[in-house]
Amino acid sequence: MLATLKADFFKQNRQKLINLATDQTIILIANDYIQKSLDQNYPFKQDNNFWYFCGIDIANLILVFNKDSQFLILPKQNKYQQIFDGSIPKTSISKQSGINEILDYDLGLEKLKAIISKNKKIGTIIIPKIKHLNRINNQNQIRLLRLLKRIDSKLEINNLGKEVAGLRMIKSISEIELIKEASKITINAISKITKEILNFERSTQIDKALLIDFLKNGSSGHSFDPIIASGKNSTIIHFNQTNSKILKNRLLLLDVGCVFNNYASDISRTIAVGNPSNRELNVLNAVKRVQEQLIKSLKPGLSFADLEGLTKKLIFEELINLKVVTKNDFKKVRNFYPHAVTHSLGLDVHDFADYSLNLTPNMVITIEPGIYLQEEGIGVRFEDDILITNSGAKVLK
Ligand SMILES: [Mn+2]
Repeated sequence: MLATLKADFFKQNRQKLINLATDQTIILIANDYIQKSLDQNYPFKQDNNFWYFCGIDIANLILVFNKDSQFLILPKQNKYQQIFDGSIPKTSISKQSGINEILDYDLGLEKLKAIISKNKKIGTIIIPKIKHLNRINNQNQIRLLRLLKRIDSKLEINNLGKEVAGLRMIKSISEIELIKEASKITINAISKITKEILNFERSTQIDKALLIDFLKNGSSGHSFDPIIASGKNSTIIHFNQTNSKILKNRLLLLDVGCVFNNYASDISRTIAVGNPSNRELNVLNAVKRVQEQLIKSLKPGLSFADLEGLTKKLIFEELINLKVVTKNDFKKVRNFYPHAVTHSLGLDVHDFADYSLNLTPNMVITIEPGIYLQEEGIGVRFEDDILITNSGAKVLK
């Protein structure tokens, strides 16, 4: 029987954060609904930082905890919302989160105001906007900061983002089991597809076949829009055009993952569809060798920067062998390998992380080297989900 995360896990997480911010009252806010059209919302997805500290999948809750008290504030619900959406089940929230006090909005806000009037030190999570990517600001922190400002404009607001990232990077035994199951389901689904790869004509067919297999095995679905890139499409790192053609006698790059009990996997395989050229197979084997060597090099204490440095060195050597670059061309590596070799993995596919920390036992990361030869239309990536252990690393599968 696989572990599901129970109240103890969330209690421990809250206690760990309290220990890192003993003088503060920590306030976190749940995600809101996002409108899809008129009276339709997108399926609700909880904010993972919020979930990590209480395990509740309900919109618009506010979680408050410090060394003296812990409570959840429910959103305001009018009588129509109660009739159409059902009233919010306090007992099950209490049982799942391990928090005894579940307060209606007005009462909860009174309690929060009373705490704030005695101690103006607040801890929350503020995530900076990623400037170079087309991502929006975190709406939750905007809502929370507005609410706090209305209560008291002179609060001392501390960003506990670094502390929370550090906690989330180190996985509990149960979390590791869940990620391992997600990885196993994904790897098995990909191998089934691989065996009958010549039957697929369009990427959508592969997407759906993977999804069906994920659901059959207890997953709730894809952990991100899968990348299914045939031939030259594989040189586009985040290729996401749906229903593209699967070419025969070329390589096919699959970068997919599933969600199992809220935890994500992220696996990449590059597979031969029929008989690709020797050149394509040489690039494929080069990346495989790099991935094997990288996994062997993993051990506690290694920095993420050194891991990236080693990746560039290994890829450079393979690029020389492939006659893509010459010995004096080291700075050209980024032209053929433009992404990062790793990221933390957990509730988020690219998990909330602090990459200034060194590798530590019970971190779960990906190792995903790639080589992309745009002019030749060849792109190869291999990716596995890896547990850092006391002595080295273990591939989760
Ligand atoms: Mn990845």
